[in-house]
Amino acid sequence: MKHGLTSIACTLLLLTSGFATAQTSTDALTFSNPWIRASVPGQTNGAGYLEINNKSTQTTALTAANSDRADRVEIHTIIREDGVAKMREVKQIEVPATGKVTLQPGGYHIMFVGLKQPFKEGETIPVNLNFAGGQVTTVQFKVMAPTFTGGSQPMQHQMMKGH
Ligand SMILES: [Cu+2]
Repeated sequence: MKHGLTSIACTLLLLTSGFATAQTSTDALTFSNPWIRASVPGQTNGAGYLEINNKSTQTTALTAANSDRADRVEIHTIIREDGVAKMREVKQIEVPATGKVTLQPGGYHIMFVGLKQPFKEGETIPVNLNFAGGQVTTVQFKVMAPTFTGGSQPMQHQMMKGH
């Protein structure tokens, strides 16, 4: 039993290793695991996710995003209303001082509204992220299979603890 669990952990570590180099940094901010879910036929909108780490002692916020691939890009969260999950645009997502915020399925996401062409698995999409104070950073988002959920992220934390 114990051996079996170890094997599963190793497999997941291998799956996440593709992200190991997908990290860019600008000043105090670093960006991990930026990904966009591939479009399914007929889909006109898309969603992107990433983890934003803030090493500085100043709180900042993601205030806007833009990309050539969509008519407009919004910052969304998901709220529950009468048991139904609904997307809502937010003004910004706070990134706490010496902390992080994770955009992930079921919560905060970058919404691509009116795709000019579908997101194809394996593509890399540059997205400009605007932060409070005027900083703009281009982050390369990797397009993952429509079935991808980002569930490998907690495993990467384990990997980091191990080093
Ligand atoms: Cu949305």
